[in-house]
Amino acid sequence: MNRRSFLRVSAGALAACARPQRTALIAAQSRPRPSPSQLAWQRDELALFLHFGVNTFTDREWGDGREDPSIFSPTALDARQWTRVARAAGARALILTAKHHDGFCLWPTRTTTHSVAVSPWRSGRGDVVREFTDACRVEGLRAGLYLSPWDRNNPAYGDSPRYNDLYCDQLTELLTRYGPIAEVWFDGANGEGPNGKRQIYDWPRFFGLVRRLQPNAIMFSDAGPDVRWCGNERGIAGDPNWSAVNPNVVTFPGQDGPGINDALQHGDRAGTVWRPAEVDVSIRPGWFYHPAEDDRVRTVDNLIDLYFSSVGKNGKLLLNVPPTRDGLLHATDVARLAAFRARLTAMLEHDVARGAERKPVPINGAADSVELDFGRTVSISLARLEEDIAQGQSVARYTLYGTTDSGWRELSRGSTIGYTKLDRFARTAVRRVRLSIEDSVGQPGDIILRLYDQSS
Ligand code: FUL
Repeated sequence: MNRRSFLRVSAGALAACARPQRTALIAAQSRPRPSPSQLAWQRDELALFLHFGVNTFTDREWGDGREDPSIFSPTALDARQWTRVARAAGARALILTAKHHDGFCLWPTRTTTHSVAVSPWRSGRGDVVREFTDACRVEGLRAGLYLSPWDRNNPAYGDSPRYNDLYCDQLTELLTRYGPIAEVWFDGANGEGPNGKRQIYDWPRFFGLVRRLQPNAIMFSDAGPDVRWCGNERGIAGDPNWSAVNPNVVTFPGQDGPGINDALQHGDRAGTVWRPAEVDVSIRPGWFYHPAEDDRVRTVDNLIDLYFSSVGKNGKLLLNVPPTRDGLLHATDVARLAAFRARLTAMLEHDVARGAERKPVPINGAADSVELDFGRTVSISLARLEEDIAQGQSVARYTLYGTTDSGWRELSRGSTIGYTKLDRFARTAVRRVRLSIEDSVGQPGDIILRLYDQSS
């Protein structure tokens, strides 16, 4: 198949390309593509995750459901602070744990008394979900909610039909009371021991309910249906990372077994369903706030690395920043996030490829390449490659070369590109740069190539 790629420089001119073969066009048309909500979700790049609840006050990661609601007593809760910080960090969405595994509900639900309504906070008249969603709207950010399926408090848990009804009632409250919800997060975790309660979840019913109540909401879980877990909590997307999956491999959240982790990490080159990877990771060792971790907040360098290993590998970064017992984000986390954004903005500010002369160059018949000529020697140390994922994902292998006319040398190579691929390499003086697409699925669409000098 003639895989002639269409490459362009920055937002600039389109390459003049040979007429693609009919077979290639057909392959491109049948590739899975993102829905408008999936596209918006990916383009947001960064969302903040807020783990908050009774664990914040017990210093635990997994509550056992026997926590006394009177411990939930944040002294200065200010959801506007959360959203201001998120916006300053460049996040475009936030996801709040409306209920974690301990079953304590951060909104006054009709489904259980184990909620903020029986806590001393705001004299039992408070609603964290309301304050959170209102604050998101004020700041122009998308609001998402996490509702743990595993519930260690609710007596109905394990009585499958009864709990499934209750869980649907909780979803219904969350999805009908608070305006548009952009993402619903289904955790696959379930730590019930061998003698624990066995709950058979009705996933098709849960997914169908969300789709009906909030048709534009993205649903996250190991099994999507809209976005998938990346397979680890270390902040590292797979390589390769295809946004398409075979939907018959991971069929429900929390599924274990051979091939599952591989499928989550890498997606599937021949996948038929668009289900990109979300990379969830915490700014601290734990998901919930623990005072003892105040000096273990990720450094700015580390946060930049996370951006590279998630967004820079065709993922979306969901970075957890847990509110403290005051109900505020901690000053250290706030400062790190602001410095992270400032560093990232500076790194990606001057695209030296902008305006460079470009020409397509067939290298060896099978491959496609494009060459940029800067007309002078420039230093580069970072490349940002982007496919037009609105048309699907295509590139499977590429190499980036540079030369000052004394011979081509390899700058970086990689497998998939997708939404974004970021490659760092030793600072190199080049006059020309060549991107060679060596393998692709069907006809690659437009590829944007941006080049930066990190030290400038
Ligand atoms: C896991 C949970 O068990 C953790 O507590 C946390 O919520 C994380 C995001 O997902 O499965």
